[in-house]
Amino acid sequence: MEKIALVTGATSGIGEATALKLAENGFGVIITGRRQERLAVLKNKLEANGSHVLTLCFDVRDEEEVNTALKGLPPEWQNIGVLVNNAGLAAGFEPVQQGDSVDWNRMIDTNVKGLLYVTRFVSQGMIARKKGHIVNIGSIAGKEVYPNGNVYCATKHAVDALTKGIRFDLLPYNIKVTQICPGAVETEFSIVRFHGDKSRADKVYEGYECLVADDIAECIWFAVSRPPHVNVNDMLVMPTAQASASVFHKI
Ligand code: NDP
Ligand code: 8X3
Repeated sequence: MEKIALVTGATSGIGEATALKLAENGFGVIITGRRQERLAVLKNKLEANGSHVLTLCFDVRDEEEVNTALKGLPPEWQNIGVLVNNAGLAAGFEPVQQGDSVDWNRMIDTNVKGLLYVTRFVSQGMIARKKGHIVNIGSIAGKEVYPNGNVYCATKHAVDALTKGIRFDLLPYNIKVTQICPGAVETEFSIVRFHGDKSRADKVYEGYECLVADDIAECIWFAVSRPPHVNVNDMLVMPTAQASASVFHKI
């Protein structure tokens, strides 16, 4: 089998574009997410292009589910060379005094604990082989805080810290650890953040040219395709019309 990549949250947006990009560049891809039907559609699309694909349906928040799914990998899919920790979300946009703890838990459990569960499992194989690359999807929200961003920003600051911490942990084992931090990318992100309110979500991307998921997949591919002695530690990529988390030039 060719090199293998596992992408969490491949049913939509940046994860889906990344799975396509890696497959296009010769990787066998393990695509994961909670929506089985979307995984099946993407698998068909990738296989039609001649790629090898395995789907794994699990919720990254559930430690048992993560371990069971990854332990059950067929032998030919076990040597994961690239892990893209992409699954994540924002939920809600309220000041903390009006915050909903259901939203807080979803964000903390997905963006922080989910990343940890998947990384712990996959890194063990990488350590044994003394080879691997972990790419965490952070955010401009992990570099700055913006009004009403409170908990989401805290989770992405945690991803920033974990990326650095995991790099220390895995340094002796020849494992690269990269963080890619996007600004505004039009995906299902804002629909999820606003609990399905599509018209509110659309407004986030009005009046300027935002990024599309493939722009970030290109950055991930750049990092993944560097020679063995080069690690891209951190990449912050925003639309030209965005200067900070909350300052845009809109027309
Ligand atoms: P999407 O909503 O389009 O995609 C999110 C993906 O995460 C889906 O595939 C979803 O799959 C998966 N996911 C969410 N929760 C879980 C869970 N509990 N278990 C497993 N998978 C889960 O958003 P994006 O593509 O924009 O987001 C991808 C990453 O990029 C996130 O980490 C986000 O924080 C980050 N990001 C996004 C930016 C943007 O502007 N869009 C900017 C900066 C960072 P499913 O629902 O099938 O489980
Ligand atoms: C997603 C981008 O600015 O909405 O991480 O936090 S932002």
